[in-house]
Amino acid sequence: MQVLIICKVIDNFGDAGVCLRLARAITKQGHSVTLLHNDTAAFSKLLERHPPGHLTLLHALDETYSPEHLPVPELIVEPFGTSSEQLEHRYEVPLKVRFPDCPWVLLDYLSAEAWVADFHKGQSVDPRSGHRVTYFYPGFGDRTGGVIHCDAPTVGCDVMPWIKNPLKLFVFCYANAPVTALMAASKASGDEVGFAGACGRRFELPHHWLELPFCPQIEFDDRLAAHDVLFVRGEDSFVRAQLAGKPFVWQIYPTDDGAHGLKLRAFFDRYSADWGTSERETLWRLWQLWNGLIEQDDFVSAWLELRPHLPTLHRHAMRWRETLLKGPDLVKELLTWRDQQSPTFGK
Ligand code: TRH
Repeated sequence: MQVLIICKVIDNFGDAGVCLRLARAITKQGHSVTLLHNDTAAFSKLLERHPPGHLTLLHALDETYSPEHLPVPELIVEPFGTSSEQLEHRYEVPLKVRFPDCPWVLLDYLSAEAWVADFHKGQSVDPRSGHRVTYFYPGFGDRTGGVIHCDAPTVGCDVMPWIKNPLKLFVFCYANAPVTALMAASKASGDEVGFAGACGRRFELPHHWLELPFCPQIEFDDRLAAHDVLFVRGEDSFVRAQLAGKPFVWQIYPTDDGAHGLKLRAFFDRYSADWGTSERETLWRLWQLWNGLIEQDDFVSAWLELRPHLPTLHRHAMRWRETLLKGPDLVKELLTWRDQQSPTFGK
């Protein structure tokens, strides 16, 4: 089957990262994918030297591109097409004219909020053109689109030797994260840090911090596996940390309306639902500090208080990984849905 993914990069690497991961996973199911995008720079950093076969990247704003040149798609996926910023890049409009009856999915951002299950697979029809779209909501739970885990890395089942010192922390964050506070905290605990960046904000790194060059996305899971505690952000690295089965701290993409705080709490409550009070409250305090949701009180003490809980948090993380792997896989959900469309679609 020919699949067309319409990727509009707003900023950072997640828009492109999610689209590339989705495209790669669909090609692994034996389909051909054309990935239409607007950001060569992002993809050139994410892609490995020899991209997978059956994956074609096309720059939608390149003068050589024309919808007429596209192979006729049997499924069109528009990740994040639901967000207002994405509407600045309307290069999907000619495709609605050219392929009016092709099953078209709008893939939303990942959320753990309860409302997602009620909206997943909802449809809407454009009153002017009659074009129909189906909404896919990634999420956590059977009534959602799930997350991409068909490409999950294998993970050693041994409980990490937490007695070792120093621990190795992985840090990939936004510019507003309290990075200097984490420098002090990791120094106090005698740990080492692999620093993968803070959205371009520059720091003078202490000796126990090592700058990690950006690696191709296919090496990213190994990068996480080489560390003990993962400070991740956004959407895709957040999911990969969960699939790594390791304790992690999530910095959610901050939004001006403050909705990110609700999304962070919704996930944390689901993730920590069956934990003991002590490890749950200690980790939540660190998550709030890392996201700037509470006054920057003593980050060092919050980190030192968390460290003894890490063996328990690692066991929780491994159990959560198993829960995810048993839950819906977004690629399988998409392809199964598509198979159910052909006889009735377009009526
Ligand atoms: O880069 P991000 O902050 O992207 C964000 C989120 O996607 C967010 O939901 C969206 O609203 C915003 O962009 C516009 O974080 P994320 O989602 O983790 O994407 C980073 C991608 O980069 C992910 O696919 C992992 C990949 N990556 C590498 O491949 N190599 C690396 O060395 C690093 C650090 C990341």
